[in-house]
Amino acid sequence: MSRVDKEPWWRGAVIYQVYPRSFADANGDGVGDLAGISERLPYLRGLGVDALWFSPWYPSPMADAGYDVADYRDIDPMFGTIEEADRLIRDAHAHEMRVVIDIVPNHCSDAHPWFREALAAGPGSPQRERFWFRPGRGREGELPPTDLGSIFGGPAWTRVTEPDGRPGEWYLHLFAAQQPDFNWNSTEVRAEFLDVLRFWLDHGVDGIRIDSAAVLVKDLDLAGETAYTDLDGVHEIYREWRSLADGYPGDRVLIGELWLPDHQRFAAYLRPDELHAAFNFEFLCCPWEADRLRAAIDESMLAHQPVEAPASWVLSNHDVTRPVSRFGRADSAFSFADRLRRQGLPLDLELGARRARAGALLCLALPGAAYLYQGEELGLWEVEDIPRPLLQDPMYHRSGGADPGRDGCRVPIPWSGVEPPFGFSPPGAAAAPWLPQPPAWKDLTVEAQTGDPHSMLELYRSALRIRSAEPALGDGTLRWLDSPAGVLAFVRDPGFICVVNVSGEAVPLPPHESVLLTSKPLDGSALPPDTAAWLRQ
Ligand code: TEU
Repeated sequence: MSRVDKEPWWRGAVIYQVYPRSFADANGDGVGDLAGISERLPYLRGLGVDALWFSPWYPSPMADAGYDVADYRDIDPMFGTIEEADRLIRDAHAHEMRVVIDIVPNHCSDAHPWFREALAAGPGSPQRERFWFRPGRGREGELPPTDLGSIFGGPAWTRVTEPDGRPGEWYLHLFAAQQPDFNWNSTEVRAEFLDVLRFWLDHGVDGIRIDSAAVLVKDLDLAGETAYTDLDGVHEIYREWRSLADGYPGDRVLIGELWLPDHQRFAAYLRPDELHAAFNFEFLCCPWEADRLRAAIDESMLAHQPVEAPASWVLSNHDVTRPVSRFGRADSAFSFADRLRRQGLPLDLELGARRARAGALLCLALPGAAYLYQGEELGLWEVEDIPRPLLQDPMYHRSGGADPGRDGCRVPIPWSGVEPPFGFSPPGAAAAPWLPQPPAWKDLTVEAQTGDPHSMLELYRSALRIRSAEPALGDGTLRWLDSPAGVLAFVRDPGFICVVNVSGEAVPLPPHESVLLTSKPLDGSALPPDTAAWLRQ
């Protein structure tokens, strides 16, 4: 029995994020699909991850790459069918991997039947109560109801044309205009999502990743982000969800996407009767600096302790700059606001890759669960030169092109061969990949890296193999060791040490019995800069 069989699996799991449109394209239309994922399950199992998290696969007009859901109980034809999803869930289980799906409860698509009905039913109708419709301000209602801005840029309100053809009410959308926000005061909305959860739990999924989990409840009398960020009423929703999940056999997990700087407010979502886990974005945003990393680790551990939830460690996802590029710049923190400013700055990909390798060993040695975004294991970089007409992200479009958007971390995966589509699409595919792949990725394909002991992929394979066999890793606690300035060194009991050299100089290793793995060869007996080592104490 492996370590993860002994505890609720999610407390120490490595969860791999599959972004379906960019993972593998079996039918040759240039967009990834479920059949493509199915074919690659042996790859994922071989990599050594415990679970797969699928970004949204539902029918969607794709105004926000599927985070605009038109039907929560089906699969977009671009990706496949519900039967294929069932088969994929079964096959993943047969390969001993759990399945987590992505639920988007804050908003739907403007193509969702409820929103269509709300438009048709007109002002004052019960159908409009499921959303946030309001009359405009100004003499003719020509001004938005409040000054609230969208997270994607521009106003958070869009005016509709009423059934009589006249300009009418406005509706709220925290994200793109094609993503109307649900009104979570509505009992129908609450009941609907409990039913959607039941639908997928009945289909055998092991967990739910909850999109934008902290913004469901609104108070439109409040100004700016306070109108929707982390309002107390949201906890009641997750208590209901938790009791539903607890009614299912097996360990079903609820994972919140919570971007909240306040540790206590964050941890409140992880109380024993609410969510099981949440992404640690403080760690994800942390620059490559020892003090900052250590503080983020300590604070995170401290925040999780009182609620007895495991911490989770994330280096990247489909919304943020790929670590190889982020760590390759002088200012290596991540923030949405600074992304534009950083994009033009000098970039050292070799340095970035070295740090990303060390960061991977750090991430996988910390107590709790770890998330791995597809392509991270290949050391892919952020593609910053996608021709502008090909960019799809509403963050780019709604900012009038000022924000580069998130397409650069969503470029299809290179699997094999020496030129695009690098095995992403089958030979003779009708269409090119939906975003172009850099020709230089010929050196980063799964095929090119397999068997190369210095490759990122083999580093991940080794690390995951050690992690799953190592009783000290996964859930638990850590103990810091005294270490030179700029060096993180900690013990995971029993008998495991992780050292990360974030300083600019080589440093001696702490006393140890043997070296299990290093992110870069040692310099004699010293640990080079930007290098991590796993040691047997
Ligand atoms: O992201 C949520 C998001 O954009 C956060 O960064 C946001 O700043 C925060 O929730 C505000 O408090 C998720 C998805 O990961 C992303 O891909 C989607 O575009 C977005 O939701 C809308 O569904």
